[in-house]
Amino acid sequence: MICLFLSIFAYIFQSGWTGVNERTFIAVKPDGVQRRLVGEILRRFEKRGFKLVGLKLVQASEDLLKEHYWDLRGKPFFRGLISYMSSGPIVAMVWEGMDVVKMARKMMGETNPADSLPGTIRGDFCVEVGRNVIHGSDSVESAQKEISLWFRQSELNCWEDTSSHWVYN
Ligand code: RTP
Ligand code: MG
Repeated sequence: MICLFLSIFAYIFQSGWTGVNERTFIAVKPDGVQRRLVGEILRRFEKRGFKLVGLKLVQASEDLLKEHYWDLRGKPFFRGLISYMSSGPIVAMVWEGMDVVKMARKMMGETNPADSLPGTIRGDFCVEVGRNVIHGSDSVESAQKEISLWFRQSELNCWEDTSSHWVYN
């Protein structure tokens, strides 16, 4: 009940997604799905201690992807990016936890896999910037926009995380 109230509050006042309720949008890109990296990527977020609140396999439309990457519309690689991202299904996820936006970006590594340290997802599983296997929101504000673009409110699950006392003090 409290959880439901918090979700409604967070939905109306999106700045309610802060502290342990911060959320980020993560997507395993089509190359990650084809290369069977979904389980490995999920495992890393679960083991870190984050809470999964949304998960689905989606064939994204070009319109959705253009909106998602709207800020990059002027870049020379934009058309290639839309074609790459629409080339197969994507696993779309919402993860919740303290500082999850920033920590997820650290776990992912740099945009260019060549600059990504071993131990990061891009540093361990890919080589080229145009096939960098994972997307993660780059700020709390973009996370809020991306979550509402990719997920309906009813697809975000509210559940009691019994391990949270062992993750947070
Ligand atoms: P993402 O949004 O996918 O999580 O990646 P990002 O924040 O690390 O990087 P961003 O600048 O937002 O770029 C989005 C995606 O565009 C592709 N890209 N290609 N060919 C190129 O120079 C180039 N630069 C970027 C990558 O797939 C990048 O993740
Ligand atoms: Mg980005």
